[in-house]
Amino acid sequence: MEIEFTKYHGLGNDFILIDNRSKSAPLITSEQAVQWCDRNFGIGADGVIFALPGLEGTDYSMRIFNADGSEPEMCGNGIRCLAQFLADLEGITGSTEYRIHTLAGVITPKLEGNGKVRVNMGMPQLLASQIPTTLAQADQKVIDVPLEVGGKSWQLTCVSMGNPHCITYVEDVSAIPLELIGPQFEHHSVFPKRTNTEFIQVIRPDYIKMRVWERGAGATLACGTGACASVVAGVLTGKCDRICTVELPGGCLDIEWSEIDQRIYMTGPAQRVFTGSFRQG
Ligand code: ZDP
Repeated sequence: MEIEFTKYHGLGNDFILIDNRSKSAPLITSEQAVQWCDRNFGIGADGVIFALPGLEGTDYSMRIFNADGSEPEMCGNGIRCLAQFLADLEGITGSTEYRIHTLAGVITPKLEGNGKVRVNMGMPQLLASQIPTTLAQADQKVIDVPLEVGGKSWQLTCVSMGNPHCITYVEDVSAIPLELIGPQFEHHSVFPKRTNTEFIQVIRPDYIKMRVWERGAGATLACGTGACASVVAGVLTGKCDRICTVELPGGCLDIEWSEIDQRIYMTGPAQRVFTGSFRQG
């Protein structure tokens, strides 16, 4: 059977999008997603995203498999790509907004009509039980807490954007041996659902540089939820402004933690790359 797909990327964080609007179950399994994401034996991507029928009064639902087949609750760059994919399917070129059901609640991406998508990412969750992590008691926040990883002590701040993140500040992000240290954070026993890890170099309070090791996907070129979580962590530790640009290996995202509604707003691009079909089985 041939299944149609379209490749999109948000700052080089790339996804295979599947038009799954006529069925509530994903058209491919998580095992097939692993094969599709393989950069040598498949199409190549950081994840597979399904545009599913809406649930609970929303326009559509999103589900995503990471490249390793695990299913995250949310995906910031992915939801911008999903919004652009839906607009492309519906032939919409102007500005439009969608209400998307995700495993992290209802998220509302808005296409601004200029190639950028602004997403209301909701409120960050900060309690240890919500991350989840055992780095503090269940009802406590994890702000600037030490953890030993790879024979070195790191100061960590933890934020959930629906999915788990731990953030640490470093002098020089380019000097971090991501491939070596990333997996040790991801699989550390203090993170029962594993974690995404962001290494941050503060250039100015309104401009930070980030490198990320993603749960289930490794060293990606960008991570939208990670950029949001990093600005929240920066505000909590007094290092960042509430309006901050995050520079990732793939480009910049504009993040705002609104003082008015306490929601996080992320603005960035989503680009279509190509369409194809994959012969399954
Ligand atoms: O939480 C996880 O397992 C992540 N790998 C999900 C993907 C996050 C993403 N990179 C983002 O931009 O938020 C898509």
